[in-house]
Amino acid sequence: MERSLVLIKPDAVQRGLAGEIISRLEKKGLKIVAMKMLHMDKNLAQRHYAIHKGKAFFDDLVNFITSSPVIAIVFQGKNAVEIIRQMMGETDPAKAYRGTIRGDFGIDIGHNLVHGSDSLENASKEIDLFFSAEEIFNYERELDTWIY
Ligand code: DAT
Ligand code: MG
Repeated sequence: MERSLVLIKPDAVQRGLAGEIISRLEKKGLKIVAMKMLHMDKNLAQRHYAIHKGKAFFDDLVNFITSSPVIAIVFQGKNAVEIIRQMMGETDPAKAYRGTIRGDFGIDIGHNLVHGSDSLENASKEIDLFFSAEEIFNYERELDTWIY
């Protein structure tokens, strides 16, 4: 089963959309295996977004993600990485389809509510940045036999 790192970004926490976002992903059938609230510092933000270092929006991105607490979650499920990316919608909420999290709740690319890993390789790196092995739970859900 795949794992993906989701961040409920500061704008979503501030707007009271954390529950809605988590609920959508849970209802899809994805399983929460780790979760915490934290206020990201610049160091963690720069490491998480290292791939974007040097881009025009990098400083704004780091300032935004460190401006207020986030909720970090590891979701597990078959094809979790791709499914979460689809449910998030395009990076720019103005272009994201209705029915996606960004398409339904966002307007501005700098305030796009949610992060989801874009590949299995990046998911693994990102999960390691936010969670220790002991913070990630292995458990069975009875309902998984009705999802798979
Ligand atoms: P995603 O979050 O969809 O994976 P990304 O990895 O390309 O998108 O970029 C990371 C974040 O950086 C994105 O969620 C919002 C911000 N960002 C990306 N492109 C931007 C742009 N052109 N202007 C402002 N912010 C941008
Ligand atoms: Mg990305």
